[in-house]
Amino acid sequence: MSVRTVATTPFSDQKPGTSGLRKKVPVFQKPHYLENFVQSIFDSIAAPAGSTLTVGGDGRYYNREAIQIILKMAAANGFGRVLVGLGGILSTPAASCVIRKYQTFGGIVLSASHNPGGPDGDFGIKYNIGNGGPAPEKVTEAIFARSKAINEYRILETADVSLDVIGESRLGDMTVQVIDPVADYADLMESLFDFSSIRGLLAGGFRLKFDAMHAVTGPYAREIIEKRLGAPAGSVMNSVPLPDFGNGHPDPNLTYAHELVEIVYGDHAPDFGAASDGDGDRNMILGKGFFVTPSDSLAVLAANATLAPGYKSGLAGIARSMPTSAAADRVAQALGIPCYETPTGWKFFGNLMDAGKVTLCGEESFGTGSDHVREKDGLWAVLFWLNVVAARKQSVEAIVREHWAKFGRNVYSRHDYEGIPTEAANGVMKHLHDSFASLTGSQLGSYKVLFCDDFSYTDPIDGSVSTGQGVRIGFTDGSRIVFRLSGTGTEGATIRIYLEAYEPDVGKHHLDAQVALAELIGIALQVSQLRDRTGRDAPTVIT
Ligand code: VG1
Ligand code: CO
Repeated sequence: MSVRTVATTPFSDQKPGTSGLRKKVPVFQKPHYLENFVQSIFDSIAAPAGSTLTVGGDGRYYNREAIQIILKMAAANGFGRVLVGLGGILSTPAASCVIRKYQTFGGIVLSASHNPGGPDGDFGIKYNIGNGGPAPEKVTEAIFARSKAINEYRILETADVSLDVIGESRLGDMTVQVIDPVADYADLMESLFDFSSIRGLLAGGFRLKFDAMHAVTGPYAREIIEKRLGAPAGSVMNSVPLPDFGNGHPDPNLTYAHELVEIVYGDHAPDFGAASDGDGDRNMILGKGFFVTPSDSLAVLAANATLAPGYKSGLAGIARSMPTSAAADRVAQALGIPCYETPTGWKFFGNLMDAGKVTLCGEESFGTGSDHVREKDGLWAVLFWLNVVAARKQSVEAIVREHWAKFGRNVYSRHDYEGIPTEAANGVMKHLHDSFASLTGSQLGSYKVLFCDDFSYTDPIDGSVSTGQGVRIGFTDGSRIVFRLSGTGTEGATIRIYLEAYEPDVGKHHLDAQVALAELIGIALQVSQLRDRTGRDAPTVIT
């Protein structure tokens, strides 16, 4: 068994996006492509010899092959031990849990999250630091810089390791420890939530349906929801992880989780519905015929946090990404705790959680989490909701409506225009920038523009500055429109338009968000010239 040093040349396109490096599978299969990026990680993080690494992925196509390459490269780069999930599987929050629990130096997570998988689908890789969270920008920038200069990588020449039996084996001087991917995570969930009261709720006839979307959360949900909480078999649907997610799009929203949505809006609907994404960090929460927006979900969980044992002493603070609605800000204000506004992407929450400044974090993109790990966590949010429902003995809809009656409703929607030619998308953003001066102070229908800017963030802990995080148009009544380009896609560009209006009047809380936001939607299209510039007349996905 010998270490081979392989000569290579840089690829110019290995810049990590919002959440790691994502490309089509055939790109990752190109000779040296994955190896270059992995070596760039190892060269940048400077782990001391003998360090332990965590490795796992969402089970998508190419997961196993990639893990074998990473293990052989870790051995050749001086790691002493790698913890890897059985079958190469670890959900993103479970990987974060393992990194923290076993204090490994860091972890490599293989996933393209909610993007489709399969031979022509997407693959992704990201590095998480020792706190269990996504690498901050200074680390991803160092990895990218290294990827542009790399001229060799190291890999052990040896046969593949078995990943299908729990236990240890040797790879050169390194130990490969295959671990149960579910146990540590399920134990952590049981330590945070009142499992006996959720068990009582389910035993009393409360019916739920969880859609794992043929992705990574299946085994986790079966263990927790069916085995530990006693929900009837079949409560977890699409629970076997498949390399191509059953040809689906494992994105838990009203468009892509339509199988679940039809059940929850149909006859004999269950009381509660939920879904998670490819790598298990996103969540969608539904009541009987009722959709909870992720922004509202964060606010409701914050307002009810002390009902869950893990949060009974209260919250230190809340953080939300900039495009997420300000519903959580109102709760923070009522609780007398700080609320932070960060750029899009979970990596910006890590410092705030490490410093003890925030307990709950959330994004409008179906991401909610807390300082129990350093990733957003799909099943955690589902269990939190079940805990709240069990304690309040009310339906999901009643809980949300009562919340709106107390705090007012931040009516919210996001419109995505996917697969747009990059030049046209850049043209829309440039046009918006060029319009800042003329828009400011102008009257658009019944709205008056208070400010326009491009969001930038200074991290309060380490002082790092992140600019260009999204164009904001704020109106005098607190409504706003935000435009951003996606940083996770692999085809063309995606423009996201985020729309928010505040409605204190309970008499209008029943209105559909698209109806309530109709005028703002029209203004967004007008000021961005989106239709003319992209030729599109409707969004691809509305959430
Ligand atoms: C999207 C979401 C963002 C989320 C990111 C990763 O990014 O908008 O809120 O953090 O996906 O989620 P973008 O740049 O495409 O808007 V996941 O579930 O991929 O880890
Ligand atoms: Co995800």
